[in-house]
Amino acid sequence: MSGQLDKIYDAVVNCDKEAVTDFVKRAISENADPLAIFDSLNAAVKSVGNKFGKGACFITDLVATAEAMKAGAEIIEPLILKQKKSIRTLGNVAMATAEGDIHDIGKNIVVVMLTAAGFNVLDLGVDVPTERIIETIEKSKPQVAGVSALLTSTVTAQEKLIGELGRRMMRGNVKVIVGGAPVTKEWSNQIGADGYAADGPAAVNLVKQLLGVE
Ligand code: B1M
Repeated sequence: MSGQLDKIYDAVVNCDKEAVTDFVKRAISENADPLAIFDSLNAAVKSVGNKFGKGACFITDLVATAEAMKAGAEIIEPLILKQKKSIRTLGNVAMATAEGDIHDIGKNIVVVMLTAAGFNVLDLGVDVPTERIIETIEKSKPQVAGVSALLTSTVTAQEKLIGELGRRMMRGNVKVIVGGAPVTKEWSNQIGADGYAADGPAAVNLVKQLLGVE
């Protein structure tokens, strides 16, 4: 199976969307674990991100890589949802990518994994103003609000949300969780978030733990 997964990795690195689609479908037909496929997609997009960070490729390469990854992710997400463990709803979660930030691949997989685990997830999308998250908390009353941030310049939106909720005496109404590549446990503690998760499975465990559900 690792042959198919390696091909998926290479196809993403080569920004070859059609090959990604083809190899992902083939891996699925050979019963590959959707999460193993996701790991290959993830590793590939990160390797191109590292090259971009070193100035070794262009933003156009990053865009094409992200599109190739998304093509693969869109095939496996319904399969992850099919593994849904619970028929009852374990709780309500609102999830957003921070204001000023359009990265949504990681947020989307966290949404899919929480949904598959049995949570009802309201996905607010990308570049979501803090005010809109607060309105959602007031109106839809999720037990947990999650903010994903991929840029060092947008992690401040996580802090802003917690500060605004406190200022409006709403901090007790909702648990706030944070995540995204530049986010750490230390940052989460520093801004007074209720928790940090490094990836989808960790986000599922965190939300379960915060809501006391299994
Ligand atoms: Co961007 N980008 N990007 N980018 N991009 C990064 C983040 C960067 C690290 C690349 C680099 O320079 N090495 C860098 C940020 C540097 C910094 O801030 N210090 C960067 C930059 C600079 C930029 C632009 C500014 C580039 C430019 O325009 N000059 C621009 C910003 C646009 C904006 O947001 N305003 C930009 C644009 C883009 C694309 C549009 C091309 C594309 C995004 C496409 C999309 O999302 N639809 C893109 C991509 C693909 C990346 C990298 C390569 C990959 C991100 C990704 O999708 N990873 C990224 C490099 C990297 O992260 N190493 C990079 C895969 C995904 C599954 O992982 O998102 O980490 P991740 O999510 C994980 C965990 O973090 C966690 O679970 C997920 C699943 O495992 N998680 C959570 C995420 N959110 C969570 C929330 C939770 C819990 C867990 O609870 C709330």
